[in-house]
Amino acid sequence: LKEIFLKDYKQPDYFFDTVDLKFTLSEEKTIVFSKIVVYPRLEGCSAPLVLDGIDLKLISLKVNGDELKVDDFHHDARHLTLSAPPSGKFTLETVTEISPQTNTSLEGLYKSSGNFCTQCEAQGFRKITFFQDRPDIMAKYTCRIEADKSLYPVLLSNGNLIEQGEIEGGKHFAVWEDPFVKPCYLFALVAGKLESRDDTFITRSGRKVLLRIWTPVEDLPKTAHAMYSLKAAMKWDEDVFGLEYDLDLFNIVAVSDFNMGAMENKSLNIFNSEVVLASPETATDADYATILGVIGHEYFHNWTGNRVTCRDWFQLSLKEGLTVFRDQEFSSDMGSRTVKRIADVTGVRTYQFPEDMGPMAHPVRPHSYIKMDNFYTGKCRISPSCIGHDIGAEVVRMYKTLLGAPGFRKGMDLYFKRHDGQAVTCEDFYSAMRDANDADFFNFLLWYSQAGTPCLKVVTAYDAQAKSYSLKFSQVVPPTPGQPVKEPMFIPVAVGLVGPNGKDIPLSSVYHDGKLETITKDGQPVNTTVLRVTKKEEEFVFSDIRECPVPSILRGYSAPIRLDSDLTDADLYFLLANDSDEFNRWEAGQVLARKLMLSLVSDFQKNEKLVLNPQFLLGVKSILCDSSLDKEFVAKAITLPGEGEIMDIMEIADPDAVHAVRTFIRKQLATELRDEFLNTVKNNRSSEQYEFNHTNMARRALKNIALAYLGSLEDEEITELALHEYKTATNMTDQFASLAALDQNPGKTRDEVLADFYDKWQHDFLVVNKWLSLQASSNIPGNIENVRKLLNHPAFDIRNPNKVYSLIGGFCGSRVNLHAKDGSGYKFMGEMVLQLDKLNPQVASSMVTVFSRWKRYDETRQNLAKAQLEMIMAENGLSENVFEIVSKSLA
Ligand code: HT7
Ligand code: ZN
Repeated sequence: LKEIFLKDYKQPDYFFDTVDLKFTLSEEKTIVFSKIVVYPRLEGCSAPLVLDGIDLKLISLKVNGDELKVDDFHHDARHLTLSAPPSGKFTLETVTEISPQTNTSLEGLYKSSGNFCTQCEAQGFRKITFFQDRPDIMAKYTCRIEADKSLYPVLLSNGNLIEQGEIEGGKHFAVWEDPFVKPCYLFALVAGKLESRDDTFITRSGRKVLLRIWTPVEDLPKTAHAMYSLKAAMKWDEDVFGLEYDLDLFNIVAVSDFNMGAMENKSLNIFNSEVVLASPETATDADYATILGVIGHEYFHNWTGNRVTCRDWFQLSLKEGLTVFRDQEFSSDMGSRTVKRIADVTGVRTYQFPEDMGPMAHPVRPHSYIKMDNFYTGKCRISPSCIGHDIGAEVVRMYKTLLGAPGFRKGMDLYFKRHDGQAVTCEDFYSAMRDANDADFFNFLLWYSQAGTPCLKVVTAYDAQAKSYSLKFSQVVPPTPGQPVKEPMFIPVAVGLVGPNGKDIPLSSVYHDGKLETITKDGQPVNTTVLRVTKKEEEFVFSDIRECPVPSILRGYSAPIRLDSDLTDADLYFLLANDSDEFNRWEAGQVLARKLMLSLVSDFQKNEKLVLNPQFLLGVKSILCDSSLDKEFVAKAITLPGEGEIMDIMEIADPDAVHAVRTFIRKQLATELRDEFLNTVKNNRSSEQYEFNHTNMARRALKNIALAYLGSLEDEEITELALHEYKTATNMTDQFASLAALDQNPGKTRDEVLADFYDKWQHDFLVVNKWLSLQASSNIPGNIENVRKLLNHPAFDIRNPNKVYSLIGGFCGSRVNLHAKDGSGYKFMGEMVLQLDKLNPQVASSMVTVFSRWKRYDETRQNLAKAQLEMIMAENGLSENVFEIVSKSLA
């Protein structure tokens, strides 16, 4: 198995000018005809032409119209090599046979619910035809599709439809032409029985764009929100970045078998139906929000990814980091900025930080890979609802933090001016940002090359006599595989000083590096300033601070780091109550909760009685009862950090202790604040009509978190209440929340309500996936048996990634059952990984990551997990995907 290195990147010897494809689709096999105009990069080039190709049967190979003799080429399992291609421009024609019907990997051309569809990113095009499957080969494509008309009435590819018609034998054809150059990973084809919801969007320059969302006919009513999201995204990109759509047609197709969330193929986005279909009765508020974000994300790729693409896969963050940042901003502008920021930062902490601590730790731009698919990181690896590359997005966000919105926009404009139609690198983006603003970014590029989460320590001091306030920073970047020693990073730290009256102290100068720097804006003092922390140790002193403030550090989470400050609990409670930066208000509560949980974990491990700190209880109560606060913010602020987050900051992760402590705190809060939670439920019930807007969603979020707390009490009155909420719910958000509240306690009611839910929704596979996931993630001891039973339930199908993510991925959500001391959880996951790897290596490798941090646990668990890793490693014919993760985990 070959490891590919960034340092080995070489420009290709040959480029492709045009690519004409013809697909004849049929029930047994598909024939792909390809005609490529090839030209050498340098005149007189005599290098061999190496084409990628996997699982392809070569039928014919012609150069300049002549069939090649066997001696003139070499064909093995991965490549087709022309040893001596003609000099200058030439045509290369291949005919290959492929078998989409038997393709369970869901990359290349495959079938989903009877329809043909493709997934080519990262390296799936080589499963369709012989090609230089790399993103720096950009060409213009045409695509002719021929298929049975009754089975596949709709034939789609990229660009514009230029011809269509009938062919004998009940067949028909369509020819698509894409006027823009693109890399092959953006190629797409769909053929099937689909209907579309149509709408139009008039761009700001007056272009009328036809928008079509394709699904099986019965799902069409569920595409209204996706269409709303698409139009909102198109408008937002024009308003915020001046970016207009560039064709007259934009297609979205929803398929039910898809490894990730969606794919941004030029003008033919293909989506996992989970992130397209929604109705109030079947989708939750979270689903609605995800759809908005993912539709936006894929649409935004049209400029950041498609018009300007990546030179090679190491530059993935160039398009993903930037596009995730853009979709985050879009969602913020459409809803609550603070709540979105909290959700995104929680994502970074839940998915990115753990990865940074494990064997798969890698910089934003990795130095090497075995299988590129493994570098699509973040939540996307276990669920279609997120696109990943969260840290890449944080890096892009830091440019904006440093430059301000107008400076960032100038940088974006220059980036497109310089690179439209090109395949470029992260440095090109960096240079555009720097040059457009004449900015000094010091060693900012380290964010791309150095792995690990920087830890920034802050020591604070107030000098009452000098009326100055000092922040002393020291940073450490922990060692990661292959990078034992690290350089200090350039960390933008947004800081405000909150005075004793709870108001921000206006700041006008800071002493740093022997100089007094002015930090006013348009001549006026500021409430927040961004400090440029660049050294291992460094001090900033604010002058003219007349009263001792409490510092609000890393406002808005201005850099993706771990902050370790010397703030006391009193300081944190003060910030929780007063900080004008809402993100840091939430963060203060989280730091307090983390400290409390860690200290209770230690009590639990010493077998001491657990007692809830009354001040924490009061803090939660005051937030819960503060009617001036945004309700969704309150819901977030009273949510405890996840079990994984606490385990990550322990020397030896102890899932049992963390689970016991989190459960204890939830129950204590529910007991002590029972009346407040009951009132919250009663006062925030939904009106009849479901609306996707912030006010309504916030009300539901608050009501449902209150219900979740109450549900932790094993108590008849609460069970009655939750059952009432379940029965009277008029939308899935409320119905599922009450089901989840009831799911916490084993027994007859739980069993009955779960059965009732399935009965009601068995016809709707997306709702059934929620049902699978809820049960699988249950912390009820020994739940593994139920999960094993569900493997044989008619609702489960191991070939469908969404079902695997729901059931098997869902099981990993229960830390206690996954890490059960008898090894039953690990054994189950080991078996599943091997089964999955034979069918779908991408899905298998996303599941095997549960083992990657096995060294973080106690010895018993280490041995059990290691045994599973070794068992997987010993398997014959392991995929590159799983091999890479398992071998790095065992190293
Ligand atoms: N750019 C898309 C990535 C993607 C993907 C990557 C590897 C294997 C399968 C995949 N499906 C989609 C998704 C995105 O950025 O939204
Ligand atoms: Zn993306």
